[in-house]
Parts: sequence; C-alpha cells; structure tokens
Amino acid sequence: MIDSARDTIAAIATAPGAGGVGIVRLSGPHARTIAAAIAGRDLAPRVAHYVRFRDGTGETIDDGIALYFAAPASYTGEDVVELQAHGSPAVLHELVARCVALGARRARPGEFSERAFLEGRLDLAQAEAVADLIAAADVRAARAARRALDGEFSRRVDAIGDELLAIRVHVEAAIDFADEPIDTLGGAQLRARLADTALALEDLLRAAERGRRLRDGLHAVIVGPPNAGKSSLLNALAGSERAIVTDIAGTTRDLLHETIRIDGVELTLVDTAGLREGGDAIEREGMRRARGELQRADLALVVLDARDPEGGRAAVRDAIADVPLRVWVHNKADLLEATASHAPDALNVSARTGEGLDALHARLRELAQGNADSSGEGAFTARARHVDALSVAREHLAQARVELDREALDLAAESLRLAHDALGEITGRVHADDLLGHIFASFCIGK
Ligand SMILES: Nc1nc2c(ncn2[C@@H]2O[C@H](COP(=O)(O)OP(=O)(O)OP(=O)(O)O)[C@@H](O)[C@H]2O)c(=O)[nH]1
Ligand SMILES: [Mg+2]
Repeated sequence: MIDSARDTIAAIATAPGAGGVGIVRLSGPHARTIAAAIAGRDLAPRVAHYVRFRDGTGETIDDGIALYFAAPASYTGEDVVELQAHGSPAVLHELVARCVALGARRARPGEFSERAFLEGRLDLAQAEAVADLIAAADVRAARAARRALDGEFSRRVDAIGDELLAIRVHVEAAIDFADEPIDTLGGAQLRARLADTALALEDLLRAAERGRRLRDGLHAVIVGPPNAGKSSLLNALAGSERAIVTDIAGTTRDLLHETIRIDGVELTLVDTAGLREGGDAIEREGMRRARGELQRADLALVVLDARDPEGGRAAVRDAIADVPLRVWVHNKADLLEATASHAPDALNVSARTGEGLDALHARLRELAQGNADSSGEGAFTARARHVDALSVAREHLAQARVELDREALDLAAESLRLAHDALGEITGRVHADDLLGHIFASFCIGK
C-alpha cells in the first residue's frame, strides 16, 4: 500500500546531545534524491558510501557515511537513507535543515514506526514494543520488549483470532440452517472448540498482565489508617522527605508517586490518604483516590500502628480485597515494649529509627523480582491497552458460549465478532485513527 503522494520525512535518530556518531534518517519517496543532493553522488542500495555532506552553497557540513535502503526492504518499508555524521547537535540540526530545504518534512514523534506499521512491516503491538524496548529500564524489560517486537505476543493473539474466525464461519453457516438443532450441525464440537479458545485466551491474558507489570514495574500502593506512618515510610524507602509528615491524622490527601529501584527492578510507590470513616470533604476525596489507586495496584503495602494493628486491619480490608500481593507492616515498632509479641505475618518496622527497613527492602525486592522472574522465560511486554482488549474479548467470548447454549446463533455470531474485533485492536488489524495518533505520539522523534 505504498502511497506515492506521501511526503518524505527527516529527523535526527540518535539521542540528543553530543556523541561519537549521530544519525539523520530520511524516509519516503524522495529520500534517495535528497540524500544524493547532500552527498554529491547517487547512492547504491546497501552500500556504505563515504561522502562529504554539503550545504546549499557547496560548503562541507561534515563527512560521514550515507546508507540507502531501497523500498520495501527498510525499517519503514519506504526508501530510507541514513546519514551518519559526527554526533554534534549543530551538525545534525544543519543536516536536517538541509533535508527540509530539499523538500523533506520534519518527522513527528514515532512517525517512522507509524509508517512501518502502515506499510505492514510491523503490527501495532510490535510497533509499541519498539518504544518499550527503547524505554526499557532494565535488562529483563528489554528482553521482554524484544520478544514482543519479534512477534511472540502478536502470534498468540493471531492464533486465537484465527481460531475465532473459523468458529465464526461455522456459526454463520449454521444460521442458514436455523431449522436444524445445532447439535446436528456439529454443535458439540463447536462448543468444545470454544471452550479451548476461552482457555487459550485466559492464558494469554495472564501472560499479558505479567507483561504489563514487567513494562510498567511493580505498582505498590501504601495504604492504612490515618497516622500509621504511611508517609513516613514512603520517605524512608525513597530516602528523601518527599511526603509531608505531621502528627495530625488526615495529613495526606492527594496521591504521591515515587519511583524507587531495587536491584535494577523498578517499583512505583504511591502514598495515599489514611482510610477511616468520616473526614472532611477533602479527606473523603483523598480516600476515594486511594481506593481508586488500589484498583490498579499490584501490591498493597499495608501500614498499621504496631501498638494497635487490629483496629487498622478492619479499615483496609475491603479496600485491598482485589490487590494480588500484600505486605503487612507494623510501623512505630520503636514504641513497642521490648517484650511485645510479634505478629507472624507482619514485618515490624520503624520509619523513625530505621529498624526493620532492611527486612522490608528484602521483601519488596523478592516480590519485585519474582514479578520480573515469573515472567522471565518467554515473557513479552504488554500494555494496559492490550490487557483491556483481551479482557473485552474474554467477556464477549463468555457471552457467545452462553448464547450458543441457548441456540441463539445470531447473538452468538455477533458476540464472536466483537471478541474477534477486540483481538484485532491489539495488533492493529482493527483500529481507529485517533488510537494510532495516541500511540505514536508517545514515541521519541526519529523512531
Ligand atoms: N515513634 C514513631 N513515630 C512515627 C513513626 N512513623 C511515623 N511516626 C509519626 O507518626 C505521625 C504520623 O506519621 P505520617 O507519616 O504522617 O502518617 P500517615 O499514615 O501518612 O498519616 P495520614 O497521612 O494522616 O494518613 C507523625 O508524627 C510521625 O512522625 C515511627 O516509626 N515511630
Ligand atoms: Mg500521610
């Protein structure tokens, strides 16, 4: 689907700042002629030409290498040229300006990858993996993004999509024989296939959920009754006075995010308003936000006053019901009698004296790493968008099975179509234009 009317784009592809080598990349129908004008010679495909890059007056901007990749065997699928110069921001900006003077347009963020998607070189999940690879905070996340880029996620989505398509064909055909009971039309076999597909989808959803956590890091929400020392603990873990601490119950209202790294694994800590009955309007809004944040949490770090942990437990029980991982912390251990008995399932900690913080660190490291490791082998990164789409597909599929059991074939066919479309959104076979704009806008320029 080469669009000959499409313009040629140019951008610096290397990171901002000085470096040994800097690359300006061109993509589009005029990439080759523009580069030839700058390099003063025609470019053969896939040959490293050592050339002088010249400005409009013939003066040398820099010397370097020009590489031409002829369509469709290029990153974008269009004609692409890379001009490799010294990594001087001044030189690279001048090279881009020269490309623009010769008819190119400055690329928007992610526009090269967007073109790669539009040319069918990558599907949407793979294009997103490019950005995730570039942004990966550690080696595990980078590996997992690389697997997604290689299509490991997309292949599993497509396999389920293909199976759904086959089932849809079967159901649509059966609609034409509506007088017959479905079981004479292979209904039992159809139901078995649907059950298998539902299981495969369930598996993939779990893998994608792990992949999302791997990409985003563990999302830990600090929760507990007012005055238990949640903000003090955040400060102690972050190693800086990020949050306001006072002895007034109800000090924290807004969510406060802080990213910490434990052995190269990222952990987002969120401080929240203490949970209790009542409170003024601002505090109640704070509690509402705390509960909302817990809906998205991987881990609840429950902070209770060591002197009265039972009172606090009741206040948080409902709020943390759906959070997959929990760590119970009894804070203010410095105020306990030396003889006080320790709860077996909780860590005794003092945000004030630092007592017990090493053990808490170790526990968090274990969980953050377990999170990364459990998704080590064969794991791929995924995004919240993907997880949502898979959940939607799962709901429609469940609906289709109910409808099939009731022999409501029309409805089942429609539910199957919706499930299929939801999967298509992941790889971009089904997409809205504003979705593409949204996704690619978060890329860096030159990619
Ligand atoms: N002795 C002692 N006091 C602590 C400890 N941790 C916090 N405090 C004190 O307890 C009070 C409340 O601490 P915060 O960190 O503001 O408590 P919070 O849970 O964030 O409270 P809210 O934001 O109101 O929900 C402050 O006076 C802290 O100095 C601790 O480990 N030992
Ligand atoms: Mg607080």
